[in-house]
Amino acid sequence: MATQRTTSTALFDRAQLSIPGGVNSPVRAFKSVGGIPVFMKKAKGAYMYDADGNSYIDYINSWGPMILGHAFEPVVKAIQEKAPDSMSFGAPTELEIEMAELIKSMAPNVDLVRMVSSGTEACMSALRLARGYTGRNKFIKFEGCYHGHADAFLVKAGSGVATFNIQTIPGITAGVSMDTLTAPYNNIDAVNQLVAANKGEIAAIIIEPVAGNMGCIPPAPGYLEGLRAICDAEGIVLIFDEVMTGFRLAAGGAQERLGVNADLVTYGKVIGGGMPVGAFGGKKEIMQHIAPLGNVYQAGTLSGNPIAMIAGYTMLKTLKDNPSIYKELEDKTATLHKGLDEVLKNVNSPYTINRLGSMISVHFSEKPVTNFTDAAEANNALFNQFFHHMLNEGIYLPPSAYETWFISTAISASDIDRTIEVAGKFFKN
Ligand code: HOZ
Repeated sequence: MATQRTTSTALFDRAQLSIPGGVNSPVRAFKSVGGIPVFMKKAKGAYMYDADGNSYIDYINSWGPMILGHAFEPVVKAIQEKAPDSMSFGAPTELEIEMAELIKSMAPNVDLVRMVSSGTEACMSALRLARGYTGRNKFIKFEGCYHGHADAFLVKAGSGVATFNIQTIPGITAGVSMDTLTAPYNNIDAVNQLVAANKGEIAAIIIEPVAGNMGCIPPAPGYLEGLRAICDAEGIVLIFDEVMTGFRLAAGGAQERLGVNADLVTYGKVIGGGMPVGAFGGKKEIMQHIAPLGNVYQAGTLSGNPIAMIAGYTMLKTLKDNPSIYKELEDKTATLHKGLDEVLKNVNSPYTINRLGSMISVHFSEKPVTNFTDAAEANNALFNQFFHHMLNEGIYLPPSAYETWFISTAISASDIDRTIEVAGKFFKN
């Protein structure tokens, strides 16, 4: 019998009367997988609990940041201790310096770092900076990569744009999109061609070094190095969008894990430990063009917010001081990968599992999934069935084949065993 979610159903009905589509971010509306979104009430460790009292093993982890599980006690305690000192000053604090110093000590190539309040802000600010620094307008992004919802990035974007197959977005002017050049992920020749056709006009190449918004798609060997070489040769700023990978794939994020240096790096929710935070940072030569040092303007009243800073600082410090966390994440995700690989053979349909570190996703595809076209050509209707099969058994996956799954250290061996066992009971209808 399907899990009862009568309270969620009632809440969704009510939400739609006052919130567009009943949700504050499109993917979570379940529109592509079908059914009623699950309204959550609380979460602890690896588990989320919905408004009906059902529990779920969580494979979203707030879309990445809950690396140590939900309501990680040192973070909760740090927030509780800090809150009485004020929720926001709109003035500098020592804590912001400590946060910047901590980020610099963990992430390669970050001489200066500016805090913002979301990954969207981080990416749009980094792009503006790259344009201001180079004096060029155009930039290259990759089909299926998602860099937040600033106008210029929504061309051939992943995540919700891909999930809902939105081809053109009303409200975005042709003028804005004209400077966005796109290439397929993992295809260095396509980038070379764009660069040759737009010689001296490209300010930046922005990429998710491990894509997570078209499912998980790791970079092909040599691909990021190829982009690095193109940027060096052409004076283009290489921006790594590490909103998902930062501090997750390694203490130094994808730069460290994959051994490729970026000029600018953007971070998001991970550095707030789940609070609304982002940051962009990079080499001093570029970052010194940001106001008030330079004239590339960027600002934010809540930037460096003390509650967000203490939450993020506490989590990042835990990651820095306990390098074994990365082995634990790797081992747990590898166990899940192996187990799923064994049981999904029972499904009467081809599949492929992509993984790097603790980012993993299943595509019901008969060929390897290395770019957005491959992800779109997979049997995503079957993924939707799989999603509901898992949800009904208390396993909470992202409600879209175009999203990566994230593993936390809080998940136990028995949670993983249970996930594999449930997946093994999935049969194509
Ligand atoms: N853009 C997010 C996933 N890549 C979705 C965020 C959400 O719905 O909360």
